[in-house]
Amino acid sequence: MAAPALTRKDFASAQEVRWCPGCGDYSILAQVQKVLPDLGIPKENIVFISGIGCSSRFPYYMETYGFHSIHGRAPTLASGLKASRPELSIWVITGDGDGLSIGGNHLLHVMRRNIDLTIVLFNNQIYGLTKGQYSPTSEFGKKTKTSPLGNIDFPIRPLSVALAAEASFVARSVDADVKHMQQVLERAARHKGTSFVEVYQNCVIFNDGAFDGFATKEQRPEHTVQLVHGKPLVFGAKRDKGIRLNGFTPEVVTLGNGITESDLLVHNEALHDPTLGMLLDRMTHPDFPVPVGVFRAVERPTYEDMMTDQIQRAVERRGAGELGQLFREGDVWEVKAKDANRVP
Ligand SMILES: Cc1ncc(C[n+]2csc(CCOP(=O)(O)OP(=O)(O)O)c2C)c(N)n1
Ligand code: SF4
Repeated sequence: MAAPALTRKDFASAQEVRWCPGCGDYSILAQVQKVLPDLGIPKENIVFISGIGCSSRFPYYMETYGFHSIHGRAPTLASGLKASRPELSIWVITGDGDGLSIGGNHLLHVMRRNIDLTIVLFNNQIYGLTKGQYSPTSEFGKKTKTSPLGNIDFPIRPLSVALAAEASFVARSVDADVKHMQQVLERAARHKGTSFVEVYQNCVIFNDGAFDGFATKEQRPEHTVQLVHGKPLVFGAKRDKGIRLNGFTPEVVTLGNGITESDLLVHNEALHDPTLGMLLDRMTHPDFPVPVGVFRAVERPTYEDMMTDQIQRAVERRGAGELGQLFREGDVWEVKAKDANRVP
């Protein structure tokens, strides 16, 4: 008998959700819970792994397996788990501080290896859990508890980092646009290889309104541009603006007076060369609309497939091997008690 289809409720745990009322984390949680039933994966094959931060409380709220691990190390645990249990669907939940500060190094290596994980980075441009210190994505000049005279660090662009590390699926969404987030998350989860999704997430307590200039329902049409594979970059409430390339430099143009859609940059998420994605990521609000959607979706061999294949070929050639034997062979010697005390 076929198992009954799962619903969103099946993925909600009995834990009391401990985020501040109005936090953008609720929306991300709800969209993930909504998307999971459509993927048709049994609950016992799904794992959420997080680091430390408000966002990293996520696994408690999912009725799946999960680890709330240590600061910045979710990609590390997830890598090990995926290598040993490739059949699992593994999600990494991280924040801009957790993923890009203490965990930056770990994030880089998981992406370059193309381990089949879905990484969701909640970007609120602040440290929420530790009460409002600036993070690697906080804007230049931002006054926070740890930058009272203004932040003099230049912010990291998370998607450019992901593209440079060759993550095979790279996308962005915003907490307030639930339909868009669902589509992006579903595509990310179905992608084989490392999927990296940045979600702009409002921290109502320590960085409220950070994305209001473009992320609210009212601002979105004029201040975001949806990336659609094969389509020109058109935006605006009247769909009368677009992005044109002037050499390697993008520029905003108004359609009409001789400028048509055929003059605009056409999005191509399937390019292996990450240059176009980076160019899009450099379009910064308010000079440009913020690009949302899938920047890159390409196929690359995954680490776990290559590892399994390599092990299989080695076993075929040399036999299954035995760990005890491995320890005893090669340049080995025995330290005897009397040798250990010997004065040279
Ligand atoms: C080794 C270590 N260093 C520092 C901390 C303190 N710490 C906890 S969460 C955090 C940053 C959280 O920020 P972010 O990842 O942006 O998550 P948010 O709370 O905003 O969701 C820091 C620095 C820690 N828990 N462990
Ligand atoms: S401090 Fe900010 S990020 Fe943390 S739960 Fe509250 S609103 Fe959300």
